[in-house]
Amino acid sequence: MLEQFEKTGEDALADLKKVTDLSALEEFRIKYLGRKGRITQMLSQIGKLPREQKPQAGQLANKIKNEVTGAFEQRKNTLLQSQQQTGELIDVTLPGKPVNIGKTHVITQTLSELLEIFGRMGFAVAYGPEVESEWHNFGALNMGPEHPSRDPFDCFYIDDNVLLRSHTSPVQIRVMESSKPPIRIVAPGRVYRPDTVDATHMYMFHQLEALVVDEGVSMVDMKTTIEQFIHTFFGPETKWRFRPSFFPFTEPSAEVDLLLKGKKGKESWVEMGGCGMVDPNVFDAVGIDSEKYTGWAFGFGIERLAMRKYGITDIRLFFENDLRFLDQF
Ligand code: 2U9
Repeated sequence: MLEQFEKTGEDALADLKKVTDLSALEEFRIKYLGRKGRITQMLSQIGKLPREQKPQAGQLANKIKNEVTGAFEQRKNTLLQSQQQTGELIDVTLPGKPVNIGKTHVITQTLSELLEIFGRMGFAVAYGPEVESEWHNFGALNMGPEHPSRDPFDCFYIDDNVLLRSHTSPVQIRVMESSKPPIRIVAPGRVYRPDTVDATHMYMFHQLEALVVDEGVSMVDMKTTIEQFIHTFFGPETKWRFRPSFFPFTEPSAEVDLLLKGKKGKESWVEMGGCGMVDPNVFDAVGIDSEKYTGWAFGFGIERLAMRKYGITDIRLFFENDLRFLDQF
């Protein structure tokens, strides 16, 4: 009987050495340690032995059982660890891996808010090409061949007559070329200027321009719309002003300034954008009767609006993909 116990233990340890995966280990467990396993059967035979043989047989059987069980557990842990390393086994009790939820960029959020505000005021959204002809970017906007804005130092030319647009005004030109008044649109998008990069200048930035063309449109309509936008976007108490200015495509023209609090709570006037009544030469260029129709337009830099609203002091932060900055919005 003792020889049989020894043989059972040797067979078990020899079989365990051949186990290479968890399914083979489970077969081993059933064969030796299960309810009808060989080790379990061995232990159940002790009760049938003569009294004087029980102590020695019981001691040997328990030694073998502990050896086989110990070797089994060790093999199981080894196989579990290797399975976890190869990813084959998922321990569902482990804590989940944190998933970083993405979000839209602060400029995208700002543009969405702007389009919502102007959408509520009846403005449609118009888009156009970023690679533009000099006609749509300058000629149709009352900027003749000698206008300084055409200077290659102020534009990214692709060839003599094609460039990266320096504002989104060409979109309004295209809308006026392809549709009749009344027109009530905003034109958002990227614009490009070869400016030296610093805290307030970037060679690519985003603009929102607006254009309203109809019979009897006046500066009152322009001022009312801008006032409504400013009080919705910056807050109802925000003070703002027109400051006389000049743009080739509007007459009269004005800069739009906001009265904003600085670092020490000191208020100062800061420029936000420009606006004006569309110059009749622009209507003539696109074939709209400037005797019958009048219109107004404005242009705002979206980065500049976001910087004023959130107190951001460096435009480069929008483009560096630093989550320490972007995660704040
Ligand atoms: C058409 C006619 C007129 C758009 C206008 C401005 C004044 C203006 C700048 C502000 C900051 C561009 O982003 S910025 O650098 N723009 O000051 N823009 S009036 O006037 C138009 C547009 C289209 C057909």
